[in-house]
Amino acid sequence: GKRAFIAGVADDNGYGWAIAKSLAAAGAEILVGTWVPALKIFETSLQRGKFDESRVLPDGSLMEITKVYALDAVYDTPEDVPEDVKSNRRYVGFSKWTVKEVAESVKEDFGSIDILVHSLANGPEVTKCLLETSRYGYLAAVSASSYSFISLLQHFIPMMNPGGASISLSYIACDRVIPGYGGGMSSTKAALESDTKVLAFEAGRKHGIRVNTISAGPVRSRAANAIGI
Ligand code: ZID
Repeated sequence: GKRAFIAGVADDNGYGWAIAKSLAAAGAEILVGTWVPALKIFETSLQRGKFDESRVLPDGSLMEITKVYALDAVYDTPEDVPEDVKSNRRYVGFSKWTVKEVAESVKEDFGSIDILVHSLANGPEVTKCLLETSRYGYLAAVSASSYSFISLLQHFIPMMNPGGASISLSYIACDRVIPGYGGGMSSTKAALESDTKVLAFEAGRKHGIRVNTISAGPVRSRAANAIGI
């Protein structure tokens, strides 16, 4: 069977969860990467059976998540993590959650994966229109929502089996003006879509790995709440 790592699952409402379920239903083993500040409540909810209803697969069995990894995809290596994040109470008690370290842990635990899913985005100023977005807000959005895909590929491709596939989730607001999708989020998807073409060329030629993105429709996820979907 195939093994999938899905980055960006912290509850049962979003795309990551739904993709995990489809992959599980198709027989894949599921590993997830969960944003550090959301990890405790996600694991507690999983253990207490809060998601059991939404874990039901078409054959009646429950989706098993083999392992949940703490992940913050805006940091590539421990050296990149600022002191105030390290000592933040939402991060203390967790370790090895930078992209490089998570990839190392997955390799140590499982050796290889076949499928990499990027289902994460964050834009601290998403409620501001682009014209009013700060440099900080814009760059933070691109770091979390676009570069994170490059970083994940960079660190996971070496353990991906040939013929492996990766995917991310985009949004049409990068092609057409959609008021409300602010804070530079429209820019993050423009970067993501352009990067997908370049990365597909590079990863395909060099490693036999596919890179794709899907322009998603509206889903009432936690992230979408922030933009009032
Ligand atoms: P979600 O909240 O389930 O997933 C986002 C995840 O990212 C959460 O679990 C966060 O904890 C996690 N995360 C945030 N920052 C970090 C970080 N630094 N490191 C690690 N994890 C982090 O929401 P979702 O399912 O909506 O989002 C998944 C992907 O789908 C994102 O790339 C979205 O941009 C994309 N997407 C979602 C929708 C939607 O409607 N939910 C649409 C298009 C694309 C969309 O916005 N009409 C209006 C809006 C839309 C479509 C149509």
